[in-house]
Amino acid sequence: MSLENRGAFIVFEGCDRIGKTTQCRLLVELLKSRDIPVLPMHFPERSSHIGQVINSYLTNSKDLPDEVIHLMFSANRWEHMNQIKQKLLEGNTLVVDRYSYSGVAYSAAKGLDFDWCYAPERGLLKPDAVFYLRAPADDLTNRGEYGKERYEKVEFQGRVAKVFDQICAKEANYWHQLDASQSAEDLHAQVADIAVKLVHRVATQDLDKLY
Ligand code: Z5A
Repeated sequence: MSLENRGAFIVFEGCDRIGKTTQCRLLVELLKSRDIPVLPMHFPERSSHIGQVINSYLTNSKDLPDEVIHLMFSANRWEHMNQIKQKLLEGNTLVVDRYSYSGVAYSAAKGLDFDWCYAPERGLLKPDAVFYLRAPADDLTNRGEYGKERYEKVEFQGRVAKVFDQICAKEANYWHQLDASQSAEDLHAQVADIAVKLVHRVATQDLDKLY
């Protein structure tokens, strides 16, 4: 790949414990093994000041109004946007565990207006591809450490999944819905096939924004 080529912006989305972190790790390992420059990222990015407030909220040590925590999640993405753009333009593919769509899905599932939730995301970089991992919420409760954080309740996750489904239908041209109840290895094979082609396809394309 030439020096002017940019990296691909790849996002994994889905409900809690669906296997996003596992798939991000497997994809990063695969791209590295093919000598494709790649960096992992995860939202919320908990190390910044804003990220620490979000962490206190998620671990139930701090309460905040729904609107306030929603805007903090969005601010957490904005505070990393220049860094994301720079890394992509330097040729690094980014594999990102959750992004704006989680922001909208979790807040809309609490009852906040969908358009209000989406508004602060406008202008952020748009992913080249979103892998949306989907499985019945009941299938996830026996996965490791389910139930530790604030939102890990079956009924709430069902509402989150409905909002993700709605977004997936709207954004079908760059979303890939995949069955997360299959083995991690089978799922990875599907992801890998799409992702490797994508890295080459978008290398000379301009970055786009969410609108
Ligand atoms: N949130 C929000 O409200 N607004 C926002 O803007 C953003 C997030 C960005 C923290 O997210 C919370 O923040 C989240 C949404 C909200 N809700 N909660 N709680 P997070 O990403 O930090 O944490 P999480 O989603 O709860 O968990 P996770 O660690 O990201 O889960 P995961 O990555 O989807 O799953 P995993 O760690 O890869 O796998 C979970 C377990 O299942 C583990 O034991 C694996 O070994 C196992 N596993 C993985 N794949 C499989 C398959 N295929 N079969 C069987 N078992 C598997």
